Amino acid sequence: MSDKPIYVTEPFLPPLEEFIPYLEKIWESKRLTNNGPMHQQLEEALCEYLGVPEIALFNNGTIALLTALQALRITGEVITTPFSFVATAHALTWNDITPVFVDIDPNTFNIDPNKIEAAITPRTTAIMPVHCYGNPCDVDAIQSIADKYNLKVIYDAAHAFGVQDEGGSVLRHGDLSAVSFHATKVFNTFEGGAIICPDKKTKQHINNLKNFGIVDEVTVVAAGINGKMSEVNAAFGLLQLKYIDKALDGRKFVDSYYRSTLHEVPGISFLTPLDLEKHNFSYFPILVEDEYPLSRNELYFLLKENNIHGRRYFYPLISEASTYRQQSHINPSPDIALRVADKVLCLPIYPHLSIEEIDKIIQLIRQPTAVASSHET
Ligand code: T4K
Repeated sequence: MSDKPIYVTEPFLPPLEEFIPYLEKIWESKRLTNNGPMHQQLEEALCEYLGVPEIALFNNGTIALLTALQALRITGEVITTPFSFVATAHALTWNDITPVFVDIDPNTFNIDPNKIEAAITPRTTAIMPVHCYGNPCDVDAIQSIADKYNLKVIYDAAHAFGVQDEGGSVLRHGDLSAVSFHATKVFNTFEGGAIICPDKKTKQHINNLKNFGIVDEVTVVAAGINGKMSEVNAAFGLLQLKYIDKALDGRKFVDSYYRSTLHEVPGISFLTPLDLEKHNFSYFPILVEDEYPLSRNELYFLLKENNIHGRRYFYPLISEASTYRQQSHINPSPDIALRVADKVLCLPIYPHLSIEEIDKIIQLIRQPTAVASSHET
């Protein structure tokens, strides 16, 4: 087997020649951005594929989150999880909102609804949970707390494209959900994102916000931003959509292979799959427990030395970043999240990861000491 690096993910890319006709259309129309035909087609196609009422496309998931908070006029404090990518809390900070970090459930790594109420203050206006690794949050428990305290719910659904519970897409939950189409995500448009909207009126408001607040040539209704997706990105999304089910099947295979082989390795554990209509297998996190012969970091570096580049998503916790530690006297890093962040390691997973590559990863995890000692000699 070649010794090419194996990264935590690799984007799925359709055959290049299939993209050329899309580019030719863009060249012909000279429409490059600002709600062009590819953009409109992708919004329609995604609504149909996901089974959601309305979608507003964005240039990335972070601007989608920022805009969702603006659209709902969220202020003050927002309850969120520290076990996520920094963009979750940064979207709040950029809106001058204080993130309040609540601990996670050790069985899902999502925000623990039982700990939300204790964090609510008179300044709390919303909850922003993350469907971490594509595993849906306890949406019913979160919604009932939101209803009781009159709070909005904005899901950071960056990882949750294509995930379905018994009622359909998980992206339908809450007041708004924001998803990411970044290169590292299961469905990518190079860079990109979207807000899933419950109705046309909300979508229109969000469309205005993502286009500088402009309604028409002489009317600006809000201090909006430039959050628009270009025609090239939208065209790529249309092509990607043709392959998405195949890509998800490929991921499912890798996930099952890891589960069936790694469950017998002492000291390695992983999340039990939730009972869902459809998973997206976007990440494969393992926990390196105390019984394992190496620490999480030792295993991470051992894999790296062997050209396998897993990632410690999400270590360090967002609340441990220097910019958030400034408020740690009132908002310390919660215990379970700290523990999980110290043990977690996301293994490579993507549709075209070969069996030989997966076997190499598994072999190293199974017999880390053999490899470590052979390195010493
Ligand atoms: N909320 C959550 C919960 C998120 O996880 C994210 C993003 C967001 C919000 C914000 O969404 P966006 O604004 O990004 O749409 C990556 C991604 O950049 C980021 O999108 C993602 N979450 C986060 C979890 O992971 P890094 O710094 O780990 O990316 P990077 O460049 O190290 O890539 C990881 C590996 O992927 C590389 O080792 C190789 C492979 N890769 C990467 C890129 C960019 C490729 O093969 N091709 C590529 O083009 O953050």
